[in-house]
Amino acid sequence: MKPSRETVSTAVVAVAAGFGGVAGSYAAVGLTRQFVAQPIARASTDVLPARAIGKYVAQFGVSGQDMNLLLATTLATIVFAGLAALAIALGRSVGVSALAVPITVASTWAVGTALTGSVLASASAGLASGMVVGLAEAAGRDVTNVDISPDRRRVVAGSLSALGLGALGLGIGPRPQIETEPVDAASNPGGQTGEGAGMSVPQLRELATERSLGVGSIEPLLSENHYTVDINTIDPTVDRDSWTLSVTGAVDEEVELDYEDLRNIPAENRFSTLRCVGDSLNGRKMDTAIWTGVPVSEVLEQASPDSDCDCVMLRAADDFYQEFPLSALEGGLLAFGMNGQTIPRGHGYPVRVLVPGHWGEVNVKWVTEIEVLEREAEGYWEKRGWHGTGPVHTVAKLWDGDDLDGIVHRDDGTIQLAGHAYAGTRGIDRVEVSTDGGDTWTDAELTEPLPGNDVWRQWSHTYDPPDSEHEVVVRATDGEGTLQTEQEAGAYPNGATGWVRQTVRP
Ligand SMILES: Nc1nc2c(c(=O)[nH]1)N[C@H]1C(S)=C(S)[C@@H](COP(=O)(O)O)O[C@H]1N2
Ligand SMILES: [Mo]
Repeated sequence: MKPSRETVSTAVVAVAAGFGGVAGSYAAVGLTRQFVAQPIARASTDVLPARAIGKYVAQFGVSGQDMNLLLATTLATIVFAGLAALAIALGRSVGVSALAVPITVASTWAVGTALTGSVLASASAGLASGMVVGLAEAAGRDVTNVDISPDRRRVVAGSLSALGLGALGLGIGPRPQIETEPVDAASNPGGQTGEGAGMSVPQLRELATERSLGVGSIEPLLSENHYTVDINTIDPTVDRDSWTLSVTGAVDEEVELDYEDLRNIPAENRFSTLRCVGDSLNGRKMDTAIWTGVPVSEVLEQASPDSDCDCVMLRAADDFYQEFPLSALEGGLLAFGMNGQTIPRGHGYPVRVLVPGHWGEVNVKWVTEIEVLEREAEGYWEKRGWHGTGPVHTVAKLWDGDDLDGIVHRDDGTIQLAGHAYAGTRGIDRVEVSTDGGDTWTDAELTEPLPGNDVWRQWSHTYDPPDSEHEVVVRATDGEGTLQTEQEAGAYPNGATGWVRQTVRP
C-alpha cells in the first residue's frame, strides 16, 4: 500500500521540524556539551561493543569524531522529528491542527532538557521545531493559494523554514571561546636541572629545529600537527576561572587549587612525546610537543598521599577516568601550556596531565581530580579491555605517504631513509636498518637527544639500493639494551608490536 500524500507530507514536515529543533539547540549553545547531539553520541558509544570502539578510536581518531557528530545530529533530528510527528497526529485527531504547535514546543523542550540538562537550549529547540510545524500547518490551511495542493504547501513551508533555521543557527550559534595567550615557564622557573633547564620555549623550539633531520618530508622533532584522541564527540569547554583541581582519597590533607594557584607555582618547560596505545605499529598517533606546567609532585606533596596500592584515579571534565601507579604520576606534569601557548581545547584546556613514558591514555586532559586510592580499580579504557596504563613499547617508525615521507630517492642514485624512534623514559640507544628483509643489519644515525627523559629521536640511513624491489626493516634498542620485539601484534589490547617493514622500489 502506498502511503497517502498526507502521510508523506507529515513525515517531511516532521523531519524538517526535527532539523529545526536541532538548529535551535545549536543556535543557543553552539558546539558545546549542551548541544543535543552530545548525549546521543555518548549513549551510542556506550552501547557499541568495546572492541569496536577500540578499533574505531585506533583507526579514525579525529575524523571519527566528525563522523560521530554527523551521526548523532542525525539521530537527534529523528528524535525531535518523532515528537513533531506525534504532535501533528494528535492535533489532527482532535480536529485542531494548530494544537500541534504547542505540543511540539512542550515535548521537544521536555525531552531536550531530559537529554542535555540545558533548559535554555531545549527551549530554543522547542520553539524552533514548533515554528516549523506552525508555518507548515498554516501554509497547508492557506486559502489564498489554492493552485498548489495543501500537502505540497506544507512540505515547501516546512523545508524552507527548517533550512532558514539551519542557516540562522549556524550563524548565531556561539563559538566556544578559550583564552589563548603566550605561556612560558621562563617567567616563573622552578628548580629544573639538566640540559634544557631554564630554557624558554623559543629556545627549546630552536633546539628542536637545529637537531631535526631535514630528510624528505618527515616530521620535525617538534610535531607540526599533534594527533588527538579522546572519547568525546564534543570536547568540554572548561572555564579556567572556575576550574579547580582537587587531590582527594587516601591523603593526609585534601588539597584544592584553582588556575591562579597553579600558575603561581614555579613551572618548567619540557619536551614530551605521546603515543596512543591504539596506534598501529607504523601509525601516526605519536607526536612531540613542548609542554609548560608544574610538576605534579609539587601538588602531591601538599596532600601527602598514603596509598596501599600505589595507585591513583584521575578524573576529567569529560567524565573520563584512568587509574595507574601513583609512582608514575609523581614524575608527571600539570601542563597549562603547549608549544608556547595556552593548551588548545582539544588537547585539554585549561590543564592536562603528562605522565613520562606511559601510553597516552593516562595523560588525562581537562583534569579535575586526583584521587589517591586504597585499592586497584579500572579506568575507562581498561573497563573496555585495553591494557594501556603502563610504559610504552619501543618502536622505530618509517612513515611513507605524501605528507610525511621518510623514503627519499636521491639524485646520486642512493636512497635515504628516515623516521622516528621512541621508547618512553628508557630512551632510544640504537636504531638498526636492514635493506634485505632482515638478513643483515646496519646501525642508523641518530639525532642528538633533546633534553628531557621522555622524548623521541630521529634516525636516518642512506644506502645503495639493489636493482629490484626490496624490503626495508627497522628496529630500535632502548636505553636498557632491550631490542624491540619482533613478535607481531595489533594495537588491541596491549599496544602494537613487531618491526616496521616497507617495500621499496629502486
Ligand atoms: N579527559 C580525557 N583525557 C584523555 C583522553 C580522553 O578521552 N579524555 N584520551 C586519552 C588518550 S587515549 C590519549 S592517546 C591522549 C591523547 O592526547 P592528545 O589528544 O593531546 O594527543 O589523551 C588521553 N587523555
Ligand atoms: Mo590513547
